Amino acid sequence: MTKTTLFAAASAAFLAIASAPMAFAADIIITDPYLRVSGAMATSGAAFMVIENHGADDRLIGAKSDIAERVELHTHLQDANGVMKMVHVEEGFAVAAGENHALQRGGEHVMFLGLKSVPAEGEKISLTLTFEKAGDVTVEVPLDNARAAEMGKAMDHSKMGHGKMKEGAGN
Ligand SMILES: [Cu+2]
Repeated sequence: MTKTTLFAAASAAFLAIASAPMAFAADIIITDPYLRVSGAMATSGAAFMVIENHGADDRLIGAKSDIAERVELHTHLQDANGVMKMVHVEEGFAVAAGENHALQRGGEHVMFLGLKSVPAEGEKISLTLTFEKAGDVTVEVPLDNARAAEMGKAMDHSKMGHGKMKEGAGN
C-alpha cells in the first residue's frame, strides 16, 4: 500500500538523521574567502580564507568545485636550496576546536587545477570544502586579484595588521 511505503520511507529518513555523527557544518564558518588566478588564460588558481572552527577538533580533507577539473589542498615548503615549492597535502589541514585557521598566500591554500573558465574580477564561484567531522561546507568565493597584490605587499611589513587580528582571540 502507498501509505505503508510512505511510512517506511519516512522512518528510513528519520533513522538516517538520527544516526548522523554529532558534528555539524554550522560549526565551521568560512570568512573572507577569495580566489586568485594569474591572468585571463590561467589554467590554475588558488583560494585563501579563514576557517573558524566553533565545534570539535576537525580536519579539512578535501575540496571540489565545478569550475576546475581537480581541487587539491596545498601548502608551500622550502626545499634544501631555500626555494619555495608547492606540495599537495594528502592528509589535509587539521583545524583544532576554537581555532581560526588561515589559508594564506605563501602557505596553505586550496588549489584549483584544470580551470574550465576564468571568472571575472569580483565574480563568485562555488567551492565545497569537505571536513572529516562537519562534512561538506559550501562557500561562495569571489575572484579578487587586486586584493591579493595588496596582501603580498602587506606581508613585507611585519608590523602591519596587528590590532584588528587579535579580535576574539582572548576575550
Ligand atoms: Cu597550490
